[in-house]
Amino acid sequence: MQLSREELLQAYRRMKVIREFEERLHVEIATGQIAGFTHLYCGQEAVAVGVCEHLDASDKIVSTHRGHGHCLAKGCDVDGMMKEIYGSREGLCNGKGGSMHIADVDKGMLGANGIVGAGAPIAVGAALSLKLDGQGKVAITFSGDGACNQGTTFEAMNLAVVTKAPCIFVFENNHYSEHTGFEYAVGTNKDIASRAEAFGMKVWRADGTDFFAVYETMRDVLEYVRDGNGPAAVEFDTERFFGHFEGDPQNYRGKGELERIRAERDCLTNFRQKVADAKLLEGTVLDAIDEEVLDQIDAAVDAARAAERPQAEDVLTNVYVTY
Ligand SMILES: Cc1ncc(C[n+]2csc(CCOP(=O)(O)OP(=O)(O)O)c2C)c(N)n1
Ligand SMILES: [Mg+2]
Repeated sequence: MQLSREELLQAYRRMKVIREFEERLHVEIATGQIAGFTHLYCGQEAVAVGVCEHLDASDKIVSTHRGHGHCLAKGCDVDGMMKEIYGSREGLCNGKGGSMHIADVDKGMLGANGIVGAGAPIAVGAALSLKLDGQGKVAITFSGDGACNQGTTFEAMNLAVVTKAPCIFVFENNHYSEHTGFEYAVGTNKDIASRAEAFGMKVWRADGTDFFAVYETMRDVLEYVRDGNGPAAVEFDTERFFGHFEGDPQNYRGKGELERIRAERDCLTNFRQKVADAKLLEGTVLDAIDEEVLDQIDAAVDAARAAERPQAEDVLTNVYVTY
C-alpha cells in the first residue's frame, strides 16, 4: 500500500459521501419531492473512488444512468448535485439534467447518460482529442454488465484499438442489467474483460468491493495507457445495494441476497477492516469523518429543498449553443 494518510482519509471520505448521498436520496425520493427516475450507486463506491483518485480535472470520464457516484468521485459539488437532482435552477446543470444527465465539464465529468452503451463512443472521441493534445491524459468510460452487450460498446472498443486512443473501458459488473441477471444475459463466456481482449486490448480484472484492489489495479492500467500503449479495459466485480431504480420491488433477487451483500461485500466495511489490520488509520478518525459527512448531506438536502425552482423564462435557456 503506497497511499499516504491524507490520501487514505480522502478516499474514505469520498466513498462515505457517495454512500450517504445515496442512502439519503433513497429516503428523499420516497417523500415524492424528487421528480424523475433515479438509479442509486450505493454499494459500488470503491470502483468510482478507486478509479477517480488517480485522475485530475483534465482527465475525462463518461458515466451511465447510475452516475451519482462517478460525479462525486470526480469532484462534482455535493450541494450542486443535490440541487440538480431536486430540479432546482441553482443545480449543477440549472436543474435541466436531473439525476441521469448531470455533467460538469470543468471537472472532466462529461456526463451521465440515460442511454445504455452511449458513454463508450463519447469516451473514445474524448480520448482521441486528448491524444492530439499529447499531454498523457486519458478518457474513461464506465459501463455495466448490461452495457457490455450493446453494439455501441463493441464499436467503441474496436475504434479505440484501431486509433490507439488513450481510452479505458471500466466495466462494473454488479450482476444485473435492470432486473435481468448477468448469468442469463451475458453469453456462455461470462468473462466480460475477455470481450475487450478479443479486440486486442490489454485487460485487468479485480474485486470492485475492495478499494485497494481497484486503486492498485488502476495504477497499472493508467500507467499503461498514459505511456501511449493505446486503450485498455478492466472489469470490477461489484454489488448494487438498492434496486435497479428507486421503486424497484427487486423480486428477482435471491432470498437474503441484499442482507448478505451488505454484510459480506460492503466496500466501506472492507476499507475499515483493511486500514485497522494494517494499523494505518484509527477507527475514531473514521467515525469523525462519518459524522461530518452526515452533517454535509443534511445541509445539502436542506439547501436543495430551499433552492429556487425553475421559472417559465428558464425554458429556452441552455437549450442551444449560441456562437
Ligand atoms: C439503449 C438502451 N436500452 C435499454 C435501456 C433501458 N435500461 C436502462 S438501464 C438498463 C440496464 C443496464 O444495465 P447495466 O449496464 O448492467 O448497468 P446497471 O444498471 O447495472 O448499472 C437498461 C436495459 C436504455 N436506457 N437504453
Ligand atoms: Mg449491471
